[in-house]
Amino acid sequence: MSECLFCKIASREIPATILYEDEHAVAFRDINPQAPVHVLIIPRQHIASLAELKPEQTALMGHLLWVCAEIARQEGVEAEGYRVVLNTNRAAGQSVFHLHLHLLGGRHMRWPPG
Ligand code: DGP
Repeated sequence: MSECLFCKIASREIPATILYEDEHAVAFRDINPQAPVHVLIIPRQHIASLAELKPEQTALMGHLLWVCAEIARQEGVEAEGYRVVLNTNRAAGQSVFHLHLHLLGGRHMRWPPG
């Protein structure tokens, strides 16, 4: 059995507010939201980080981006705008080593990010 937190959320061993799921992806609210809308989009398949991505997984990444756009529509932040963030490894702030996209919206985003 996987010891990965996000694998356990995907398999519903650990509860989360799941907004969307399909064969390849799961989207759920971040436990520590940094914006009014803060949703994590993950592959069901365990990939530790973007740095581990294999060529055969590129279609899966495209699918995850499509899920982000769908959730942004559902959450009503499409028109105002939103940000998708993919922290990779420690210096970027990755703390959970199961690849995840952050969908952030509902407030003005600054640039450059911190
Ligand atoms: P990152 O720092 O990019 O690895 O983002 C990890 C995110 O995961 C962080 O924003 C907080 C969120 N998170 C950590 N543990 C849990 C959890 O148990 N449930 C949920 N829903 N989110 C979590």
